[in-house]
Amino acid sequence: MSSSFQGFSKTYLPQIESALDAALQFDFKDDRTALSEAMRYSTLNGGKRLRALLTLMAFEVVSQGKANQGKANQTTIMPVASAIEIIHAFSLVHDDLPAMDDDDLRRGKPSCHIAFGEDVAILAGDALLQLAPEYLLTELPQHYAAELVLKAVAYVMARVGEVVQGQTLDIKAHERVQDEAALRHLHHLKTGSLFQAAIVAPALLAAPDQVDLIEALEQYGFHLGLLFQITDDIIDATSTVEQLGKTPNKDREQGKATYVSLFGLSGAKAKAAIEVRSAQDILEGIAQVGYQVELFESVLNYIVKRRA
Ligand code: GRG
Repeated sequence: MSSSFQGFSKTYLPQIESALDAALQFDFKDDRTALSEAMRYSTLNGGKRLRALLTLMAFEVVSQGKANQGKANQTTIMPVASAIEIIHAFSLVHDDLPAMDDDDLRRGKPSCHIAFGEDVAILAGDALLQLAPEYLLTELPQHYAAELVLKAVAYVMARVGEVVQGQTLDIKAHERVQDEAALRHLHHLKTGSLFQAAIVAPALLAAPDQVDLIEALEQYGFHLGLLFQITDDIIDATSTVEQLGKTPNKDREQGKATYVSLFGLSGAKAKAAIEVRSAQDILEGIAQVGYQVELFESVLNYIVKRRA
């Protein structure tokens, strides 16, 4: 198995795409065609699949422990990877709505509400959010004990609740969020929480007794989420609509603080470097107790260098 993020992605992206396609097969015999089309349109539309990849990477890391004899059977964790991407897709559908970020473009294509109308987009989001826990609770018990499944699903859905809290802070951000602590809090909730769900859920299922490892992975997810958001702010301030696949500079237009507006471009890059170092410190601790963390090292590098 490749220890670089690029190699790992190349191996697993096709499997993630087909797992998502399988999770979004519907057999409606009534008028719900528009709903299922909108759900598929919004999920199977070319995202980077970073969260799903993080789930598979975390599983690879935690499966090195004795209990799993170093064997990661990725098919057992694919439902978590799919469910997290489905939740992420839902959050983007609702984020793009006129009442939220009001963006006509997503992943280089018309946003869900532009393609299907606002009413169907709201319902498609609702249905994606409902599908994710249903899928987890149906699929995971085939591979894991029920009590572990409940813990993992509760963890994921609690992080989803934090995303809602983060979004609530975000829509009022122009009024309240003007300093670094408030910005970190908002972005941890809005972006970092789902990263934590992606990384910690596999450990809750495959290494449930490794309490220190689980805590360390949660901390790693925290710094990774902030790093991702800082690089998002940098990319947003320096990219065209074509490069981005959505409208750039929206936050600035809406008077919201970003890492770039607070610290400038080079200041934001320095903040990103601080998150990288914090995440590396956590990884060092994980490596010291015998886990191989090269994949997680490599994803830090990918996030810092990414342009989309
Ligand atoms: C309950 C999950 C949930 C959400 C309800 C609408 C809403 C409340 C929250 C919006 C959260 C949001 C849009 C956060 C931004 C996260 C982010 C950085 C998105 C971009 O992620 P990428 O770059 O996107 O990984 P791709 O397209 O590659 O998947």
